[in-house]
Amino acid sequence: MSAITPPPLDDPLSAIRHDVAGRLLARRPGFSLPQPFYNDGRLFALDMETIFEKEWLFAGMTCEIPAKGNYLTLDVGDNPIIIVRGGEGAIHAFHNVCRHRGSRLCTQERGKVAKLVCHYHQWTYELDGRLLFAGSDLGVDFDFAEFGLRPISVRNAGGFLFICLAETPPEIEGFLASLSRYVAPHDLENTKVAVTSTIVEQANWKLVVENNRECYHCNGAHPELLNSLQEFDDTDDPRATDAYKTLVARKQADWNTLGAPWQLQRFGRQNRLTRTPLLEGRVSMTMDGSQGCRRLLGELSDPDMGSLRILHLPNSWNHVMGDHAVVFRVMPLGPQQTVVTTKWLVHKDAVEGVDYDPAALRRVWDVTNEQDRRLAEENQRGINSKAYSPGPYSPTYEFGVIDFIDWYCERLQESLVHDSPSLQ
Ligand code: 3BY
Ligand code: FES
Ligand code: FE
Repeated sequence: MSAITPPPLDDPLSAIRHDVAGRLLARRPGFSLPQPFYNDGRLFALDMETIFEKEWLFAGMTCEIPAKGNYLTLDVGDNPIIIVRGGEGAIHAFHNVCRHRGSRLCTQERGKVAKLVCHYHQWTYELDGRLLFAGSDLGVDFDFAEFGLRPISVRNAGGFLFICLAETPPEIEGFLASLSRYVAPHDLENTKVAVTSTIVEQANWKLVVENNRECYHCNGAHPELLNSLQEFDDTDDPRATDAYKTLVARKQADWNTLGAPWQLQRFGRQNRLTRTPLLEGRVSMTMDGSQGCRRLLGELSDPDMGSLRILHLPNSWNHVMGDHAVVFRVMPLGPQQTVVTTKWLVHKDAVEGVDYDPAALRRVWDVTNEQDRRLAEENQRGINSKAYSPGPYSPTYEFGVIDFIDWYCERLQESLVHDSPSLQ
């Protein structure tokens, strides 16, 4: 009997690939993107394929899976993923898809198990993904080794877990090595999640990220955040004042003494690390700028560590302070829908009600997230109008947005050329 190779299905995205390639060529640099980039369903599918299924993504924290058998799950578009702690501290990531008939395997957001057991017909997998048990009548030829869980790439850097769904993930080691060094004094591996917030924003994921990449809107929108956060990104911010630069120099000298890295480091446009001071006299992003947790992170003795800001495109920004850290994960749900998950981390031995009050700890970023949600949603509604056309980003106030959009367009362009050489 000769093998029959089925013809490939037509590429459903072929028309949009050609359309987007043309739009990228015609793009006005320094301007917001044309409407379909923010609201079209096929362009959203292309974003998922070329960005979210190819790039490294921030997934969660190691402190969420502290012991053997602890797992967490998340969805990258249509792809359910599981990250699990195996033996000897190993961390594994798999497609959360049973190899029997494809059911989603783990249905909870997190949990602890001895083995990974599919709830449908109880196929059972070891924590490292090997299939151990598969019913009784699959025949003597059934090869268990063929039906292990499909692994995906996962890396831990100082407690931050990154995953990549690509067969051959892009290089990220340089950034991860620096990230580990910068967060080391805060020992985020030995923290716990004090509070989690999940908000669904009716806006394209790029509008959510664009909004985060500038503080042009901070004065008008974020009075609570501006009670502790400096609106300048760093001393290379074109608006940085002399008073700010003097404060930065003083704080950097303190951090040198404490051995806490602060130097601005960029890894292309995708990743950025910098430790910057909060407003003078403020030590934490709380309503009055005082400590939100009495127990400091790691072995820190000084609460005033500023904010270690960690940017990872396409889906994360973070503030790591002396007393707590706030980590943010962005995941697209649809062309005009995005989920933003925020987690507040404190020392694992900090006692709720004694060292910290969760309601007080979360307040500033809860109100800030809500303010940003409204901004992103109103941005989306205006962009959906037939009156919308791309407008200019300010190089002085919106350089971070320019960087993000340039990075996105480059990634899209490279991916289009790679996947369809005729589009070169
Ligand atoms: O602090 C942040 O995460 C960013 C930086 C500027 C605006 N936004 C609030
Ligand atoms: Fe998982 Fe059947 S689909 S055991
Ligand atoms: Fe904001």
